[in-house]
Amino acid sequence: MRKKLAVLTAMTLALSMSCIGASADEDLITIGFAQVGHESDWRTASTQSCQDVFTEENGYDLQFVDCDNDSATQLEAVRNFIEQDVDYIIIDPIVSTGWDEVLTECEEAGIPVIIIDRTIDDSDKYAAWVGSNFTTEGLACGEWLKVYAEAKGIEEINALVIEGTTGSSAAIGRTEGFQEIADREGWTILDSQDGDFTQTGGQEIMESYIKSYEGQFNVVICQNDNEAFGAMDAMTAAGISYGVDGDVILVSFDACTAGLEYVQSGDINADFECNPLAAPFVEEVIQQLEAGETPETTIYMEEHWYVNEDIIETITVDGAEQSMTVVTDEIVEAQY
Ligand code: GYE
Repeated sequence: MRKKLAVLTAMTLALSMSCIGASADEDLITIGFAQVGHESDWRTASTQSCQDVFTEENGYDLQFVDCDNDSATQLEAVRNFIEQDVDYIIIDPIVSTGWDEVLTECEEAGIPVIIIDRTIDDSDKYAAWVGSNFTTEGLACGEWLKVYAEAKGIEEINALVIEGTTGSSAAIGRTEGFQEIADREGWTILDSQDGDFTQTGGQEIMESYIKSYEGQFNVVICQNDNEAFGAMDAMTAAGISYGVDGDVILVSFDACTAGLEYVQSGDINADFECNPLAAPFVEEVIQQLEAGETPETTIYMEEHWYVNEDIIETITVDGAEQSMTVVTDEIVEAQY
């Protein structure tokens, strides 16, 4: 636990100078990070980003807790960080509600909280949030599908959606964004169920969709890459073709390396990026707080929309023109 400046009197300063070697760890900034879990490629990249930035070498002592997608475990992890009196707490909230009480406890303990990735709906007791606009991702997916279907001469859209974890802001935003365009365009969403952002979840939901809707759907929207991999396995096993040369348009979110490889091979038609590399921005927030400055409270990550075919250059999302990027070897190699 780092010594707080306020308690550094001339005497304690002289004391700590006299045993500088032994007390080196006390200068580290301690951070507790309550991570969602390890459900996806995206999550692995997010964890790696924090572990790369918050190293001892960079002046940090990172306490990492993998909450295994369990909200009770996540609340307990945060309370343990309060007990340890860490300097900062980072939370990636599994679900968007149920936070005000524990964030009040953090506030009372004087520990600043930084939220990353998913958002919190029922409390504003945190210093900053760094993440993505999930509704924009869902809207972009819908706007792209509209122009893509037109370009391909597809008149009817009958979609199946494999959602992410119920109650997570990532799933809520992507669902709402896509639904808005589906309603506007009069598309049919045959079903929309929770695949928990995992490959197994995606495969199981797709297998049950195939039983119920075989021959009735021409679009599958997976809310992350791992669900898309599971859905691909289920469709392959059932003899259903997908991707740019197939009968089913397959769309994904995240655009991690493996997802982009499948876009490049044409198995996934489009992948809407969600950038997991938030840690450098979180570090900036922490350094601003250390300097007594007030950080921006909302920080959006930059992201791109990726496709296989060079037929649609731009889409308009919420009045703004956005590019569609064709995946190349260089893009795959540079991706997390
Ligand atoms: O899309 C998914 C992960 O919260 C944005 O969580 C994140 C989502 C991401 O498990 O792969």
